[in-house]
Amino acid sequence: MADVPSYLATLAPLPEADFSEFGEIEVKPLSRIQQLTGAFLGRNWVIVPHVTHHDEVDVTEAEARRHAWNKEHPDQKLTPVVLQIKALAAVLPEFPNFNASLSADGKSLVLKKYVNIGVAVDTPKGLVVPVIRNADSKSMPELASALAAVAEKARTKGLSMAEMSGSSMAISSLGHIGGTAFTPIINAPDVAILGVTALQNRPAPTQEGGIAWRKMLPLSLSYDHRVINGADAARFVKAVGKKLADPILWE
Ligand code: CAO
Repeated sequence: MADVPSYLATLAPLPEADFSEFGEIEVKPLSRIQQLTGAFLGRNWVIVPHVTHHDEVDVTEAEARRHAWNKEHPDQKLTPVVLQIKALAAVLPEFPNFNASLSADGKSLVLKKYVNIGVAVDTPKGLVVPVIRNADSKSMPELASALAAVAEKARTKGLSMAEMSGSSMAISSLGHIGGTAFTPIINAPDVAILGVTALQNRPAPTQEGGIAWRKMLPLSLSYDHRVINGADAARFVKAVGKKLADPILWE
């Protein structure tokens, strides 16, 4: 049986096409961030065996609480992403294998006792993932300010490597744009990333035999299958949904 490097050597090289032969073109240089992010994403996609688990969690109560909060606190607006960071940070200690990284030799798992959440931020120069530290000990308004500050800095001044290092897991939200599911690429050395798409209104049976509209949040959890198995991934996503609905999240 061929070893991996010799097998890779058998793959056909990408053709170097001269696209101008087929019509008018324009060559646009990639930003430094796009080049760096591309190299990291390519590495992570090739090295980490990804599986993505898709589910929907009921956030009807969480959304009602968020809207009530925003009405009462117009200066401290909370977006859905803030609630998701809070719930993810609260769930991670119950699932130590998700707050972990493989050691460099791949022979052990480094379990992290801190909870730092990375958040994918779309900037004009490309995608970056700043890290909100100790997210588990921050209140919802503190998380909202921290998120607004890092997103603003990412889009204006740029971030240092230190500000993008040390995450437990990351959230990548496309919810404000749309979509029903996607496959986020893990921000290695993290072992999982939570992708979020747009809230869906769905009819569901009530206990009284009627039908009520529920707000369902699609979650797409990509995980490193060397570390996490499918059953744990399914439990993890359910736990995030349960945490989002839990009033304790707001205390
Ligand atoms: N469903 C429906 N609406 C949603 C939603 C969801 N899942 N998530 C957010 N929204 C709504 C918010 O309620 C808000 O609406 P209002 O202004 O009416 O209240 C609006 O969308 C904007 O929310 P937001 O998500 O942009 O705000 P945020 O500050 O919480 O998010 C950030 C910050 C950094 C996550 C976001 O600006 C961003 O950059 N997202 C893109 C990340 C990305 O590109 N990921 C893909 C990476 S893989 O290529």
